[in-house]
Amino acid sequence: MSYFKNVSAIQFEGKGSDNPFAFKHYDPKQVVLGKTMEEHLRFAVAYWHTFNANGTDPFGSATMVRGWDQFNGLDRAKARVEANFEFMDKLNIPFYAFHDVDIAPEGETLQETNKNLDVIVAMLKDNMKQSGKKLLWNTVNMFSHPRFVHGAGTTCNADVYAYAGAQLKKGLEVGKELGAENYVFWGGREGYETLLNTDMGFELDNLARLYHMAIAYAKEIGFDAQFLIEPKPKEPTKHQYDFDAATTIAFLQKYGLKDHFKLNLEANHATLAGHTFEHEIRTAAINGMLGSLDANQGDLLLGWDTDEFPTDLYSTTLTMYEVLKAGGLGRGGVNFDAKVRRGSFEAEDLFLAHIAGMDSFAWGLKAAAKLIDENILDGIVENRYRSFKEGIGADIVAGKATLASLEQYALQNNPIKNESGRQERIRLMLSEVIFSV
Ligand code: XLS
Ligand code: NI
Ligand code: NI
Repeated sequence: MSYFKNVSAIQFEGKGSDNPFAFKHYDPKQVVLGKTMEEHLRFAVAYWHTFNANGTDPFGSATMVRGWDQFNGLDRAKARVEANFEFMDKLNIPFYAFHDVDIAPEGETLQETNKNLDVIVAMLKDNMKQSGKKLLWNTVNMFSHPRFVHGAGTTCNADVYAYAGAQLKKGLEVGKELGAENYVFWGGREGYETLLNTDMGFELDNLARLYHMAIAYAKEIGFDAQFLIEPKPKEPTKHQYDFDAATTIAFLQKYGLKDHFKLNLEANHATLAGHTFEHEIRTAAINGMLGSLDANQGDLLLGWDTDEFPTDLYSTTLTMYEVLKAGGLGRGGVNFDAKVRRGSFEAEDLFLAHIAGMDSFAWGLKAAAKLIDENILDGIVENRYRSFKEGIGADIVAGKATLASLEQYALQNNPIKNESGRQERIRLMLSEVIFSV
């Protein structure tokens, strides 16, 4: 059964095209800096936003018109699988990502839930085999069900912790079964509301224990996906423990977990933390922790995770610049953790939104490649730090300087001269590059 009858396969038609159902920038086979766009970008469809979201918000009911909603329970889950592969095929997207509860309905008991999962996982596996589509990552949702009201790995209730462990175990088995390239941990309820009732140190110790168990189990079953943690500063809890890249890296280091994880960074989470996306990517990259990207954008006028499709070219350009400079995404990819607005309720909007995101990233990739090719920013940065290339600067870098040698130098170096950083000029150069590709 077709769920997107009105849409045929989306083709690259180039900049001159006025067909909304075509790519203007994303040309999968176009080579950019030695790799095809497809290889650089590794796009993924987020199951939850595409096949589960129905447009409800705190003030209103569902708006989305979705063919699979004519079914219920397992039948609807099966319909979503069909829709997913039709969608990926028509959009030419190679990867997808899901939470356990996105693909199969939860049963009354853990046994029943796992049985539902087995049915759908078998169906996904078949479809993957036939289509060649791959799983960028899977994860388990340990935040929606009421049992997780006080957290999962950081709950105050050992029974809930045990349930979380069981759910995680199944998640790892599902990932292995489907050959997931990565496995994501986003600590939905791992955080707290008030210290008045919270043992923060204990909760973090327990979270680390759960991660150690996950590493051990993945090893035991031979699941070799890259583990990723996805930082977010707030929402749903007031203080999410994995606040941002830096906080998460410190946590991993403290608990001896750093070598087993990388980060899955999300644009809207970065802005909620008061950072740019590129700041988060750079922080990960300089620590060898860049794993994968959840591509979306927030609304800077609103203080929550609006998960909009990424269309801001400055952001996609600087994102891809960071990715290229870091040597690429490796096993990671660009997962559209983004949802169509409540008013964009037609099934076609799912295509238009993904095309917007894919073209914006392809455009950003081309601009970033030009920045690198023409040595535009590197040249500026290199020149800015040139005082560390010789004399006292070179001594500092070589580890030869002491406070006494610095003093000796400073005493005879008066007055000190600084130079302008020329930000405004550089920003205009960036605009020129973006609109030239
Ligand atoms: C929520 C997160 C979530 C993760 C996967 O804000 O972005 O969707 O990506 O659990
Ligand atoms: Ni995300
Ligand atoms: Ni998010």
